[in-house]
Amino acid sequence: MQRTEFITVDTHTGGEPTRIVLDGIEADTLTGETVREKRDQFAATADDVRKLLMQEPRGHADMFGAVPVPTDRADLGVFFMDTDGYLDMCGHGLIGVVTALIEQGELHETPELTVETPAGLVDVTAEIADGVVRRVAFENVDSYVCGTITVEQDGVPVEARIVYSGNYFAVVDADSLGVTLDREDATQCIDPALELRRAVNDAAPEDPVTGARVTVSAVELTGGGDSDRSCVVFADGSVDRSPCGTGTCARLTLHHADGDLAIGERVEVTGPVGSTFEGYISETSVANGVTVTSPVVSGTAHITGEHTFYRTDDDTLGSFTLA
Ligand code: PYC
Repeated sequence: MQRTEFITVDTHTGGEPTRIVLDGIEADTLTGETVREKRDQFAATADDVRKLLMQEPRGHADMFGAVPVPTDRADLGVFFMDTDGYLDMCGHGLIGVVTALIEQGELHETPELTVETPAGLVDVTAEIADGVVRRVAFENVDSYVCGTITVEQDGVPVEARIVYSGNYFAVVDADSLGVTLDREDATQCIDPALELRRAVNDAAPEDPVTGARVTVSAVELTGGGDSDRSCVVFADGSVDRSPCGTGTCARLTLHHADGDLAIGERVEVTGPVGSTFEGYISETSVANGVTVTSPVVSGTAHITGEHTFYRTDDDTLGSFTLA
């Protein structure tokens, strides 16, 4: 019997998992100059490893993962994956990776570092006390509002605000989809959110900064008005248990664009299981006539365990999702 091993350290950030792959990935599946190129090479040549570690029976329907990779452009490179594919940026995942690598001694105990993600460079600050990472803040890539789209859902017009914050988000009021943001209703958000994402992507909005066609990865349901609650649905129906790092950046960017959030003003966002992230806009600039923000978001992660996963050639079941 032939056996391949994959070593991971797992974290949760406000309840949302990140399985961080420390060893077992073949170097020739991670070639390329940039982290985006390395991620694309991995996706083209080792997607079976993503499925093995994210999907059942070693993962589960809402598993999330990260792969740290070397880079000359920053202190650390990292790309993100889920049961369905890859995201360009992930806040909860970044907080988990930085926490785990510092606490495991894989990264020098440095409170300030730059991380290269497929979306670009992100500045990170860690609050460390007695070798324990208490909180991680990241200043995200440039974020901006792309526009508003109205789509029809069950014969009713629903307004979605499209925002880029490392990933493209459609932000909608939960009321307009007929769901609540109560913890016990979280899974009821999945189907309407996925339907909305399909409709928005069919409408093919354009990114006003890059001119590229927008593909929305995640739908952020908000409580409307002054509510601090949110629920983010992504991948093939995963509910982010945390308030979602890039989703919080999207929300801050929208509030700033609407004149409801001044630069430096702090807000707290609460996710479906009651965990919170804090955030603010540190500065703004203009690109192609569009106001671009630099959102800063912080949260806390904990290591949940370490794993050595096996892939053996006599185990022919493979990886699967039931959906
Ligand atoms: O925290 O940015 C985030 C995130 C995106 C998808 C899941 N979590």
